[in-house]
Amino acid sequence: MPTPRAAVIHDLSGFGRCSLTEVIPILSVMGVQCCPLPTAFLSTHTGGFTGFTFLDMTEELPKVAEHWKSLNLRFDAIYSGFLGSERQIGIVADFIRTFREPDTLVVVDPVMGDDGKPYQTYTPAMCAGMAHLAELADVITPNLTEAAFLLNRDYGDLLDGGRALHDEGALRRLAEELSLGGRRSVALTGAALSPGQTGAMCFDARTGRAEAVQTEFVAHPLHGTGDVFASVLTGALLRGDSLRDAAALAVEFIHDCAVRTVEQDLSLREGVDFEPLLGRLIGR
Ligand code: PXL
Repeated sequence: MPTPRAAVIHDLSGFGRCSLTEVIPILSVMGVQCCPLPTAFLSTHTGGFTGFTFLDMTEELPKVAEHWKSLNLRFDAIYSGFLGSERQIGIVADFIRTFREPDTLVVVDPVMGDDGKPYQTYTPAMCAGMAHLAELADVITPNLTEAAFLLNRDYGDLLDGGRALHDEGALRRLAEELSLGGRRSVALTGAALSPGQTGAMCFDARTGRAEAVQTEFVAHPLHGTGDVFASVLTGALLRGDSLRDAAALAVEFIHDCAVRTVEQDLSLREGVDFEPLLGRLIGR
C-alpha cells in the first residue's frame, strides 16, 4: 500500500508542544507522509504564555498551494487546525476545494478556544469564519468551547447550563447537532460521562450512530491535547480504523501521555510528554 499523504494546515510553535510539533511526529510514526503548511510561526503557543512572537504566514499559503498544484500533488487527507488570520479561512477553503478528490479525508479541527474562552489571537470574525470552513469537513474535532462557537451558542448555556455536562444523551444530541444533519462526522472532545472521566462523543456519519469513548480524567489544563487527538484520529482513519476505534486510540494515548506528564510533575503549559510513547502508535 502506498504511504498515505496528508496536507496539514496548522501553526508551528517553537516551544510548548502543540500543532505541527505534535502533528508531524504522530503522523510520521503512524505511517503517514505529512506535508505541512504553517499558518504562523510563534515562539510559544498562546495558552499560558504571554509575550510570544507571531509571524503571520497568510501571504505564503496561496503561493504554496499554487506550487503544489503545478506539481499535481495529491493528498489522501487534508487536515486544518490553528489559523493565523481571518483571511486564512477563505484560503484554506480554497485549498480544500482545489485538492479534494472523491476519497480525500477532510479533517477540520476548529481550533478556537478552551474553557469557554477564545484563544488570545482569535477574533469573533475568525470564530464565525471557522464555522463556515468546518462545513467543508468530513470530520470535525471540536472541544465543548468550540462546539458552542460552531453552534453560535453561549458556552454557559451548552448542555443545559452545565447541568447536563455528564449526561450521555445530552452529549449524544450535541454531537448529532454538530453533524449538520448527519453530513459530517464529529468527535467531540472533553466529553465526560462522569466527573472522574474524560473522552470523546463520536457521531459517525457513515453509520448515523453516536458512541462515547471514555478514559480516566488525569489533569486540566493540559495544553496541546486537542492537537494530539486530531493527529492520532487522522492517522488512524487513514489506515482504515472506524471513527470510534480511531477516537479510542487517541483518548487512550492522551491518557497515557497525561499520566507520565503529571507523574514527572512537568509544567502543564509545556504540553504532554508524548515523545517517549510514540512507539505505541506504530502499526496499531
Ligand atoms: O492546541 C491548540 C493551539 C494551537 N496552536 C497555538 C495555540 C493553541 C492553543 O493555545 O496557542 C498557537
